[in-house]
Amino acid sequence: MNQPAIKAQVTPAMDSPSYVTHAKLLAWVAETAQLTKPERIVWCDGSQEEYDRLCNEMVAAGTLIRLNQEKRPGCFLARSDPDDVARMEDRTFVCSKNKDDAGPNNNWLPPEEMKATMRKLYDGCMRGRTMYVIPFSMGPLGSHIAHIGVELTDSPYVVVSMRIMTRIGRKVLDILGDKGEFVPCLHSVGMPLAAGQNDIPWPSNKEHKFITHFPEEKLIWSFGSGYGGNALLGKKCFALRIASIMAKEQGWLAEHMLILGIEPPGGKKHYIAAAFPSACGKTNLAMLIPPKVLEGWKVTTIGEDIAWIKPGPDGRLYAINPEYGAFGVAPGTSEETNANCLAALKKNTIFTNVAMTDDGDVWWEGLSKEAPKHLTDWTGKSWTPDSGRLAAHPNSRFTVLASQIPSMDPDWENPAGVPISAFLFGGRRTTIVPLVTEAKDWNHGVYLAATMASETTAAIVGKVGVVRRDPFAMLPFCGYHFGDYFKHWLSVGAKVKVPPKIFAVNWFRRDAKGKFMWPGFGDNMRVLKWVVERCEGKSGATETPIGNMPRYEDMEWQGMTGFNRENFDTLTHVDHDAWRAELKGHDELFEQLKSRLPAEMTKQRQGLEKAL
Ligand code: SAT
Ligand code: MN
Repeated sequence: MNQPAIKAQVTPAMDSPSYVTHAKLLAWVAETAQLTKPERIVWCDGSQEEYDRLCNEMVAAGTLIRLNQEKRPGCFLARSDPDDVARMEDRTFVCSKNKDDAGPNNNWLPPEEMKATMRKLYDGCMRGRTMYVIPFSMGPLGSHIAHIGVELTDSPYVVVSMRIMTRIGRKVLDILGDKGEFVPCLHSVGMPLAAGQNDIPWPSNKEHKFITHFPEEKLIWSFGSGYGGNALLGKKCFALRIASIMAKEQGWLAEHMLILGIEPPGGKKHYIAAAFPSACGKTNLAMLIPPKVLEGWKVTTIGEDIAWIKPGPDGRLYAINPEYGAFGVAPGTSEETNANCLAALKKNTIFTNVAMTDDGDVWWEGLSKEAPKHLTDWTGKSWTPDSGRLAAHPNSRFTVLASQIPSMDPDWENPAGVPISAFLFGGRRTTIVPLVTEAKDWNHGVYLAATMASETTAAIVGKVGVVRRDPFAMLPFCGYHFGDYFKHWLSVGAKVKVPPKIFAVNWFRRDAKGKFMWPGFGDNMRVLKWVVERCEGKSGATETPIGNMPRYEDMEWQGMTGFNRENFDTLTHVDHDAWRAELKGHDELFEQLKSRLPAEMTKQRQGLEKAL
């Protein structure tokens, strides 16, 4: 068989630009190239020229479609392989030396076994392709809360996406110097090209997919998928799984949380961090536009998916958004649900798996009440409203620079972070869990967050709508044993002088007819207002067995039509029998985590049972 010409057989280190002086980085790149055998190596400088060149190349290759440049200047559409559309939790592994350290919340294999398997897959996997070296910073360049990673990938789609989602290029290497620490992230789509073999628009590996983390080495290896969190390794792999381990070791928090700012009329600004599982509206909440009656309240965005939080010198917790852009769910995003986001998507956006209109614009379910008469669906097929199938994939996404979002807070790139007044934890629960509950204290809040559950969404491959425990919305993202994670949260609360207040929320409760009982979106501002007022000691509440709740008169109801005191009572009702049954779910979780569950969790659970 004809071997392709492998130019990179020359020592890759020789090909590296002269400004790269980091010996460990050079050695790792050389070693990886020897294994994966790319045709060439490109060190990404992060420039606009580089971005434009890669986009042009991908348009020529059919990976990107240039959208109507009058309607969507600088925008592209990518259609993934129909089998490569979301994170795959069953292919995600945390390979700590000791199985117990990964916990029952992670898939595990011995690191050497996993490495042997993956080394075989990586051997020659970049033949015929370019290996890109992407130095990236999670967090503002040089912030003491930020950390650096380097991703090696054979996907130009990953390069351009990483340039939107993180700060990449030469400026990162300048900070890294010749000895700085970085997290090595290796990614391949897993489809080498033989000599003369034509590429396809969305290469991936149909047979083998692995998203793997090696905690002791702080190392990430991903193979076989080009989609989202499987491939943009700065996001879930680094900023959550590996960072959660670093955070435990170093005394900080890496969380699946949006961060927003709220400024009451004439009052002091507060920052709130809120955890929700994937595709439960974090992006919408982070960019919330208050209803008319609360127009005086200003809401600003720091981040919409991930928060890195460190104790500050004044005894408060300070948070940064480690990302530089948003990789958000498109369906459901509209002028009504998130006008800030729609404004951001007008230019320079990469859409993936949305539908395309006949004039080269984008569309997805929920963008307009009525669907266009004709579309090209996410798989490239002709579509009409009576096709009986979705036009956009339910996990279709937009990738957009945060700086394009009109609601970004002036301090969103402040290297010192912003002080957090409150944490919110919310799942997607059809029943039982009330609109909002305030924890009695930090440890009670940790219990509320630890026992939260949620229905699964299209963000993960598998069954949608299954209720599962998703502690802290971190089930797919905590890089170590949940028992140790709860212990870490308890210890952070004990250490900081001014711990934020903790609240549990549920926007998704439905009535007997299956209708949502709470309008959500802008009206969530009514809950946030109560939260802020509680932080300031200004608003009242009533004690219930599960925590403190607002009374009807504690919240602002003006301008809310079709919602009365009776609706409020149903929405905040604590059904003792249902809660006792819910406790069984808590027990099941704790049983799994038993070997490392802090005694405080069992104590909280007994307290709750007694109160019920
Ligand atoms: O695909 S991602 O993991 O980046 C998105 C998500 O699940 O929240
Ligand atoms: Mn997420």
